[in-house]
Amino acid sequence: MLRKKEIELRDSDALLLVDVQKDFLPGGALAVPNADKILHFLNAYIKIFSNKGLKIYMTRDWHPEDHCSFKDYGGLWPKHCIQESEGAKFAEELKLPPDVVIISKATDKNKDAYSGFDDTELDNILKKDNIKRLFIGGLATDYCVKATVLDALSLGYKVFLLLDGIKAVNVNPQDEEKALLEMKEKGAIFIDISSLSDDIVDSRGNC
Ligand code: VGL
Ligand code: ZN
Repeated sequence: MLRKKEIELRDSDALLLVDVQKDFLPGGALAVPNADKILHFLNAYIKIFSNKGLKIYMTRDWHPEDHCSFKDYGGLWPKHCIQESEGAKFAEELKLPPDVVIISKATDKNKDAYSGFDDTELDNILKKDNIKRLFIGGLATDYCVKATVLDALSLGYKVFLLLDGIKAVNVNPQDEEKALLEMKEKGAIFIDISSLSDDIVDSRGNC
């Protein structure tokens, strides 16, 4: 774990926030336990990146109403993140600058896609923007964050995982631990807000 502002941000760095959508927050259709606890930290990361003029990308789960990942259609999950629905909106607490780049995924009713790179333009956009290192947080650690991190690593990006900016579903109790181990083994570097900022960021993410 890197601590105490050990990372100097560069122009080729970007923040990538995965699926920070209402349906994955407490009260949502597929609520991730304690997902609300990451929002203040994500705002602290957003502030650091936008103050430096660095790019911010956000993926969103963006399913048609009859998506194959829904239980009614043979999948695992309750209906969630239906295109244009309230639950598919980004968490209201996030303080997003106007120029964030949004990437919609899992839009094909016949195919689920956990990774933000799966059947999207994300890799092309990042290449065009000359991004080399990705700082990745969001929901959920054991599904879309993991899949996105592993794809980013195999595509050759350097990946920093924001440990205070992720939460797991834990369908099985060990899922979070396994996901973290797999991401670490494949080369993800674990950081928290103190790795980027000398300011004390309290448990509410204020700095
Ligand atoms: C996700 C389950 C189903 C995620 C998306 O964003 O991690 N998990 N769809
Ligand atoms: Zn989904």
